[in-house]
Amino acid sequence: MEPDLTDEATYERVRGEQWSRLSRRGMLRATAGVGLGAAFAGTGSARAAVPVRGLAPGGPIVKPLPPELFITHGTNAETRWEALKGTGQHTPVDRFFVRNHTATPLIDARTWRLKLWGGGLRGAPDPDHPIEFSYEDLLGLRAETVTASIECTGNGRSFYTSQQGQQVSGTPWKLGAVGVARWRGVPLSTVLARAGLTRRAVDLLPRGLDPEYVDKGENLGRVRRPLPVAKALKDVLLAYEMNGEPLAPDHGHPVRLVVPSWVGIASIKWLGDIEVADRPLFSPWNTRFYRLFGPDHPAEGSSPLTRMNVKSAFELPWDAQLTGGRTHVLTGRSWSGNGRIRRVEVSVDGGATWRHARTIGPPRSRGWVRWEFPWRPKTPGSYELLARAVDETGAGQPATAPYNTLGYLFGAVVRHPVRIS
Ligand SMILES: Nc1nc2c(c(=O)[nH]1)N[C@H]1C(S)=C(S)[C@@H](COP(=O)(O)O)O[C@H]1N2
Ligand SMILES: [Mo]
Repeated sequence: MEPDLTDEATYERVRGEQWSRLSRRGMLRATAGVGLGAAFAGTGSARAAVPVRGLAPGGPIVKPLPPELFITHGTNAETRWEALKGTGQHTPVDRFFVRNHTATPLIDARTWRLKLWGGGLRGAPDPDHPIEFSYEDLLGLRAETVTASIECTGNGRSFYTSQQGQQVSGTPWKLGAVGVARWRGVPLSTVLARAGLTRRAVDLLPRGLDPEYVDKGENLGRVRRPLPVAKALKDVLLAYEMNGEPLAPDHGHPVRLVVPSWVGIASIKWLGDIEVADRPLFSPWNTRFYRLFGPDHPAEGSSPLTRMNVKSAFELPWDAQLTGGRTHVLTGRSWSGNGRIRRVEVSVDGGATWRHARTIGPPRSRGWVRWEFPWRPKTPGSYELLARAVDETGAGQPATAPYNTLGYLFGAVVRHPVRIS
């Protein structure tokens, strides 16, 4: 049985065991690269044989992507919703979605350094003389753990086309570009304070160590997205653990940002450096991407996207097949970047009538709420199952999502096809 990591004491025990296993093998000081092969033996890939610098051999993603757990889209892998059935609050790493602009780099934590520089720090260090933190330095600072979702801004994008008949560009995700994990690491505020953050600081620019991203022949450089200092100081984590284990290569090893409630792109993986600037910063990831564009928006787009919206999903295959004449307990989850989910409703008649779903466990402000709904379909045929939620701010899920050319923030009710035999 999987340990319940939502339980504080269980979590501390499990992570304690995992770290001591690592240190017994002499890997705590030498975590990563070669050593991680053993630490992630459970994921089944032979990392012991791969070089500690460079890209994952054989594909953009390191971990196994069995077709019963993932749908792959180029360099990305989407979680199948039926694979979440029976899992708890935290999405196991073996089924957590991966969104890679290019490919997972393999980084040796022993030589890795986080570098901070810029005019918002005391003495305005330049990029060639940054303030540095080693992996060991971060492990030595007071840690925090938070349960938080990471969700791609384009999660649900394919429904703009399949439900609304609109053309949008980007990865055609269904609803599986989201996961919830228990992250452990150092508050970014702690590291900023030690690096000499001044009152002049306005924006940060965290940047990944993955390869430069080339969009339609144009090299946009390494993945980086400005982060306002106010958010950075509020609840952002420099995470080195995910669900009680050292961060896996695909999810940002050795250290990533976790920016709770915000668009997934904010949570930069394989973090290498952070510019701390005394002026607003721009990169393609807050100018040409991750804004709303289209007829309802100014030419330069909306302001840069921050919080995610409300969504709900059934833990069922797409399409689902169920037998008639017996009761099925439908299960699913709802979540919102605005905070707790207040209520969830399900419709089994295409949206004509709605009934409350029974939620399981207390609502969480940064994770999701699980729910169930008993359903006894009588007549064979094709059905559509609908679920919708309302969060603590009163935001809900409309019948249609406002169009934007890049297909972000699809928050409308998704119509899940089910065939009854
Ligand atoms: N360095 C770097 N960070 C990145 C990305 C990337 O390609 N490179 N993708 C971003 C996007 S768009 C998302 S949705 C999340 C996905 O995190 P995951 O792959 O751990 O699920 O990481 C973000 N951080
Ligand atoms: Mo994303």
